[in-house]
Amino acid sequence: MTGQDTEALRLRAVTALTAARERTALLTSCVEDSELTAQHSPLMSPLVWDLAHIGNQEEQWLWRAVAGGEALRPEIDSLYDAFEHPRATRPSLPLLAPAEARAYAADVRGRVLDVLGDTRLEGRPLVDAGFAFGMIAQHEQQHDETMLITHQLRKGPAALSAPPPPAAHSSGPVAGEVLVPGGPFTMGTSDEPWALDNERPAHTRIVPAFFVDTVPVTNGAYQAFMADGGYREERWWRPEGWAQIREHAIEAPLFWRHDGGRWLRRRFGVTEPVPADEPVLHVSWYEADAYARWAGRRLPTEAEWEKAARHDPAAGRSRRYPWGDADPEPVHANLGQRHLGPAPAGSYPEGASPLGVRQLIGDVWEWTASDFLPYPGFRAFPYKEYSEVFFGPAHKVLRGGSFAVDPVACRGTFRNWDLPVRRQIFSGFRTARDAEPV
Ligand code: AVJ
Ligand code: FE
Repeated sequence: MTGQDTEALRLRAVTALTAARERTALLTSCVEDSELTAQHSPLMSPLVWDLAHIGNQEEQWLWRAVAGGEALRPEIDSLYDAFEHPRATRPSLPLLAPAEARAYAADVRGRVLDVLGDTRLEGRPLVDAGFAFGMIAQHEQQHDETMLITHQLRKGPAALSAPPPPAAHSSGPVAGEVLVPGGPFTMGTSDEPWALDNERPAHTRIVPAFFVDTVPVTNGAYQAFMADGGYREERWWRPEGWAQIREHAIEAPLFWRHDGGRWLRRRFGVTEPVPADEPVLHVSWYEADAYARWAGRRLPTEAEWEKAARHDPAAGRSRRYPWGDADPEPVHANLGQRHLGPAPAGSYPEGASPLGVRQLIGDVWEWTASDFLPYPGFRAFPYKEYSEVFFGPAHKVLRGGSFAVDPVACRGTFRNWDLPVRRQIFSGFRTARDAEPV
């Protein structure tokens, strides 16, 4: 590696870490300290837990593992171990108070920036191409999305604000679905420097021809399913999904409320009529699956989703993003909490895939039909609690990232997963169908 490459990597790492900390600071300074320690939902940690956990992960990986430093506060490690304490129990732990948590995370960061200046970013697997620094920037941004979910669950007036996404800018009519031709494509990656373990390695998948929705399913389309009695007809539902909607009397996406003949939704403290042209948000995998069945379609598999997003038929290769290999710019996708919701369906024509599929990246996480499983040749790296312990049929894969995801934690190969009952996450979906055999 040349000195210039090293400098570019260092700059990329500092920029990513700094951007994450600015986002964390915003999310934890826009409410009173008493709201940082409060439990806004048993589904979520108190915000002050995320704050110190971010610092603790950074300490463990960058200060201790990369730099060989001594534990700064060994007595707090177990408090911030996500596997030791379920989220619902975290408010009653002897957590660092907000001021202490901020000071701790800032202390770690100061040391880490020194480490970054002194570390050769090559050779050892953990630091090769600055991986550990990229991993920690992604970790903090993932918790920034988690904290935004906590903000959405929080009661009371708005604490956050952002401009609305630009109105869908038309580049002519958009077909309802796109044909993705059958054949092999390259799934996953072996050369994306900051790709996480579950995205690796690159491998060939044969995916038969299929049709996929050009845009995510909208609130308007979803309301047609609701109006047609979708939530009252068992035949559309997987048994576990039917049990969930019966038990909790679910009849609409989370945060929706019926009001004299129309649907309202609450978003970050603001209640307003549900806009028909926005991608539907806050649905479970079961709701997505039931809608697709009602529509005579199905959810795309994870491989279909990635082929739609990355396969370039003309070049016969997989791209980093639908629009090409360039990092995301605002013109490509709704990412990074620039806006506090998805943009209307059909937005971001410049972010379309070679075949014309839109909004694959950003706006809403898209449920896929697939269980979260390792790729052939998977190796846990650097720790098996990131991905490996979650592999199996309990978790479904989500792809593409939401408006709440930072570009550093989003790419055509990025894999997210969650339980199929989850609804508080920024989840939506698109549908697919088999192509008729020719
Ligand atoms: C990849 C979003 C499922 O939040 O549980 C954060 C990311 N892993 N800290 C999660 C993560 C460890 C993870 N998800
Ligand atoms: Fe974490």
